[in-house]
Amino acid sequence: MIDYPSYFYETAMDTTPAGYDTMTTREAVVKTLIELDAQYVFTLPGLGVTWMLGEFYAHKKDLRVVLTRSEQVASIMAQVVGKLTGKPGVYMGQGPFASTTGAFGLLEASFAGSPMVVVTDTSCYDGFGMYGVYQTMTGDYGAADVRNVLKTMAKATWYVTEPHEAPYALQQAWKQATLPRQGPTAVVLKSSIIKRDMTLNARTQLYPAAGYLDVALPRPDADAIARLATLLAGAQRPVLIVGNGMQNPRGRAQVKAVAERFGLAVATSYNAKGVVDETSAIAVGMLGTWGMKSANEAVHDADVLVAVGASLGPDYLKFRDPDFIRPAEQRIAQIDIDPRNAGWVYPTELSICADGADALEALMAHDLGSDLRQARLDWIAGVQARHPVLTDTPPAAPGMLGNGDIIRTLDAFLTPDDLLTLDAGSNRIWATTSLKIRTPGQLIVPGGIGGMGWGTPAAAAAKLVHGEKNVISLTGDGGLAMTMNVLSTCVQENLPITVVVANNAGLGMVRDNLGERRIGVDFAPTDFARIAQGMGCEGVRVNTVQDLRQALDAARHSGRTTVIDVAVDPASSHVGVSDY
Ligand SMILES: Cc1ncc(C[n+]2csc(CCOP(=O)(O)OP(=O)(O)O)c2C)c(N)n1
Ligand SMILES: [Mg+2]
Repeated sequence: MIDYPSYFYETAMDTTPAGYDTMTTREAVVKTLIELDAQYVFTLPGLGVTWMLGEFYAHKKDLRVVLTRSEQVASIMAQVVGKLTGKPGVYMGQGPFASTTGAFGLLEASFAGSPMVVVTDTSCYDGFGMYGVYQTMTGDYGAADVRNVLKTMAKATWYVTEPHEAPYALQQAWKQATLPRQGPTAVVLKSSIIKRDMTLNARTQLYPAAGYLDVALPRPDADAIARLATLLAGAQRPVLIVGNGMQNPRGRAQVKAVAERFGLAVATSYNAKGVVDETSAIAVGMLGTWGMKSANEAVHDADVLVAVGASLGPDYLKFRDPDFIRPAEQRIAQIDIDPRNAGWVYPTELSICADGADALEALMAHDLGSDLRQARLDWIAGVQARHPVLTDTPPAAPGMLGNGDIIRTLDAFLTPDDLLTLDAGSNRIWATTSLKIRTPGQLIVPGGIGGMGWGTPAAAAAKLVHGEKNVISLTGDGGLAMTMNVLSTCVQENLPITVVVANNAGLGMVRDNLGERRIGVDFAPTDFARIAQGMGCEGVRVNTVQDLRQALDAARHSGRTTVIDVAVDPASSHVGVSDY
């Protein structure tokens, strides 16, 4: 028996069916979101969404509507709320824009597996849905098709053409966004029903969300865990390849516990960078071309590789370079909640379908080679010692900093009270290759599409979720220009963050790869400090490492959104720092 305190139950079970015609679609949408315990709705409204706003007003104590300046920023913020909390972030926008401008956050959520629910409409005008009136997204002749656009990115979509379908669609969308592998789902409301009342129909009774959401996931198979334990117990140089599935509090704790107890090396994917303290005795860092040489060496030299919550995707495993991971010589096992990921890219001798944290907890009941622990730790220490980071970063031109200077300054500045988001470009490659994260969970990255402009809205969302933290966005000038309107949202919503913009007046990463044939990569100079001031933020331009450090300190204590515009030498390249 479920405790049914819901308004739906009362409505559905009422002997007098009067309740049915007193609830409109928009009321049901808002009440269902509250029932689902959605805390924020990120939006830039239009048409059908505008018709729902009054209802959100009536419930503004229970559900915070965050107005952004673009659908792109709204969708990124919803995705990051999902990523950080494990519960769907809600993104609401008008059909044609929700599915285009706002596709950015949806795609990121899809590739990075972040739970997110999109609420949108067909943007059709009463009775004219089939005539392709401008903005219309019904999919009828002459119109575009919002549902089909969303289907290319969302795990599942629902098309709501009757009022009572709205709450059920939302409940299902919420559930499917949350089930592994998590991702975005979408509810498309036919605009014309948004203001309409529910009608009584005995076959469409409404039940509360609780009855749909409580799903027990499969536990790890005990025999398979025992086999994995045997495999690990005999390993001289075992490496855990840890992925996105472990980038949550319980996952991080389990990885640390098992690796420390048995001396297992922890190498991570990009999404899992910083899942354990990267300076600790078990950590070899992030894998791949844009990762750390120590991680790549450890995986190369390992005799046993166990992927945990990691797809073993080519992007962080050197695109299946035959001299890197060698299935004929190394023993490979994989644990993934999604059976489709097991043995996807690399063949494995053992694949376990389970949540990684559950599997590691079960493994802890076995002896994974205690007698070999010290020898394993000595091997890891040797790997670490061979690959120090931030040792000889190239000097920058006078009055400017190199990307390495920014990373060194952040390395000295970051404390457990800070969160750091990354964006795209050469500034990011410097961070992933050279910044060792000491506080697990501190680093928040765009691990899906890795699009420019993600990092600063991500920082704003991180501040919303973790108001107690000092949140820093490290971004390029190209990236910041794409979504800097979020600075205004930070002021409006009281989300003070620090933005460090590595301003090298161009698309550094692309420019670095062009050499002499330089075209399409240089921007006119932009003063982000003054732009920030114009949006009601603090803005400061820095030309030295000392000034950067000072500005970071000042921002931490100012309680205001601060943009630190760092003059970066355009010659400061990522080439050479990554592990090509
Ligand atoms: C939205 C988007 N468009 C294009 C790209 C391809 N891309 C990756 S990095 C990069 C350059 C980024 O420039 P900037 O943000 O200034 O960072 P920098 O490399 O200069 O540090 C480009 C164009 C991308 N990742 N995202
Ligand atoms: Mg740049």
